[in-house]
Amino acid sequence: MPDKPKYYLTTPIYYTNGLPHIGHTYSTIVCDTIRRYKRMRGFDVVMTTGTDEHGVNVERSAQKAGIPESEYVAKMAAEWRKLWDELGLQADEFVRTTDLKHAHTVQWLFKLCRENGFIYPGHYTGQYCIYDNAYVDVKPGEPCPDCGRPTETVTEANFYFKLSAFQKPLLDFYKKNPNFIQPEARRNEILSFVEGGLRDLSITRTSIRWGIPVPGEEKHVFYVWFDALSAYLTAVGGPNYAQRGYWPADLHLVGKEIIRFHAVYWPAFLMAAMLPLPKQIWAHGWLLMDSSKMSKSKGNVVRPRPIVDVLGMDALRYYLLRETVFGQDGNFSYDALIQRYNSDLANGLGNLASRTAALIEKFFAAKIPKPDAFAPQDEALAKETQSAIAEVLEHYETLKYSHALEKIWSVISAADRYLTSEQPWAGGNSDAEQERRAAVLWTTAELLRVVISLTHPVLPDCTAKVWTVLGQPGKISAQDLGGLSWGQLAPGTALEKSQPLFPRIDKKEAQERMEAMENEEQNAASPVAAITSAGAATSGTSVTSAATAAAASPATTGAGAAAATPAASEKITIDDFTKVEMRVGQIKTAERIVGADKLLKLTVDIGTEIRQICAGIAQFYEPEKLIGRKVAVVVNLAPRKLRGVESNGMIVAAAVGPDGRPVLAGFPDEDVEVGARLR
Ligand code: ME8
Repeated sequence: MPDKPKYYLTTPIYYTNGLPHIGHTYSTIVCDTIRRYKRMRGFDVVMTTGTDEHGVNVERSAQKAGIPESEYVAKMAAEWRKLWDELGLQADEFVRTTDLKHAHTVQWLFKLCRENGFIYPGHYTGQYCIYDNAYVDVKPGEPCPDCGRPTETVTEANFYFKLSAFQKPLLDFYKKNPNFIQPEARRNEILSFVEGGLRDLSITRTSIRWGIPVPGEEKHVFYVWFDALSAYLTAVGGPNYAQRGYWPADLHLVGKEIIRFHAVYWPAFLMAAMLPLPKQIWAHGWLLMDSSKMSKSKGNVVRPRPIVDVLGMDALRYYLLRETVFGQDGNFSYDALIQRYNSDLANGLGNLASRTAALIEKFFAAKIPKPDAFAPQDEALAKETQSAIAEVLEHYETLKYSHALEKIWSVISAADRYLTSEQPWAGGNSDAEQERRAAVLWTTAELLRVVISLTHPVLPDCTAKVWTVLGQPGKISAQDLGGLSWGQLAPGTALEKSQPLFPRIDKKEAQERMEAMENEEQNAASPVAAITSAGAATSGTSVTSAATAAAASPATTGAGAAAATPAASEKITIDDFTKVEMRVGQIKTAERIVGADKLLKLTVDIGTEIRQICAGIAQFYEPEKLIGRKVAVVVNLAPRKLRGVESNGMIVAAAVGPDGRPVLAGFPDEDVEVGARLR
């Protein structure tokens, strides 16, 4: 047997100063889908993911958590790895940039670039964005043009990389390899950036301690991007990459905000080291929440686990790949997610699978029937399905997932219409009727086999179940998609018992459950809370979780309040306390929210402005009676949405009794001024 061709792809190497949200999950799902697809096309695939663990951000997060950086990153990396495992997103390689073998790769790459004359010592002063780990082209005092957060002026001795020497080689390379940067819009963006001229790049730092040391220059550590990009090589052998044979990478999949690092800096570093260049960089769009990029700093993230717990991983995968045209931005909405779940998965694929299995069980003793003659409508459906195979595979090759799934679901709809018009459940049991029924049900089962084979890379779990129900041999993942064609379903094959794949779900209830879990996760998802023990919940949560839990669901208030109470030994400093800005507010309006039994929508005067705040007190307070009441408000909490309604702040409540009934904190005895600060 000749060796399988190799295929190497990577996700970004994610920062460890936060936990994954569905933006990160999206990139990893796409890579996982490509990995599964390429395997079904006969490739020997390696997929790499990992964690980017150096830099100022991590240094500061670890300080905040009060633990050494190494401990902090080890715990965070374990969280990332665990989540990917739980979600069935199994990369073949997981690189941590604090791995010793990775330090060797970075130092080796630097040495090669230096020996080839592309590194020189110098000094640098500039504005640095510690959040993006990048120098930015702004004046002192101006914010980062990419993320809008404050920049810092940094002057330091460093080593420069002669990026300017690579303007022409890069432009020549892009010209010779027109598909190197995808999609087209990103390619154009990079071309004009490089055509505008390249400045040399500072690639080491003396201002940072937490990084890989530069060999022989102990005061310097590597700039995080020189460090992180090299992880792609570390995963497949580092200096010994040639032995494993996976380098150069076939595909680096990234979000559009880091295209420049991948399409300009990375190939330039590799050219300088005279190493082979990756074959393609694909920059996808962003998942947006309320029209802005979902990101931790904005507090508008959605975590994958609540969705997966309520709807299943296949539903999240389907939604993300079906709803957004790959490459473009896409808006995340629970509403659309549940809608897709019910219409495309429960009513579409799930219904077709259970109907087909039930009919074969009833009329053919659970064995695939043998068709004797086909009617024109059977042949038309066969033809439609056969032609969909080539089209879907073509879409997969070009990462057009929404198109691929649209096509597959058009075949599912055609099968539904076919069943509705053929009515194999109607009629009697005469030979002619059974014969016709056999042709119809064989056709439907064969269509189902083709459909699940095609869908498997995107929806691995449910398709594997249907494969078993259809009594098919081996694993569905071992099928050769290149050899997939109509007509291979063997009559007589015994079906296995089926379970409903996607039980229909009540939209309101599902959304409520996901949002309540999301709120709990948000509290737990601060890196500090995630990696310290439950009792060590931090100052921020001690105030917020009691009331936030109340806002999410009174039933959870008790737990929230308990977790929020610092153990006696875990004192907080006054600095910690003053981070929570609480003010006296006065409720101006209060109303119930349609579809949310527990929430009230309030407008509250906090002295400087009127805020909209949602509070989980609807079961305990009549809205009319709240008007004019003075309450304690946490005013510097990141805005969030509760049941789709923006909540900008939080009303403080005591959690009373075993079920945590919320009782509003207030000022019944004195006349306090609206806006006065609580301290
Ligand atoms: O940038 N929508 O790491 P990171 C879609 N460590 N994708 C999103 C997203 C969103 N709202 N938010 C994040 C880094 N992503 C560097 C990478 S690589 C050598 C170093 C995805 O943790 C997307 O793939 O900030 C984006 O590029 C990546 O996560 C950024 O992850």
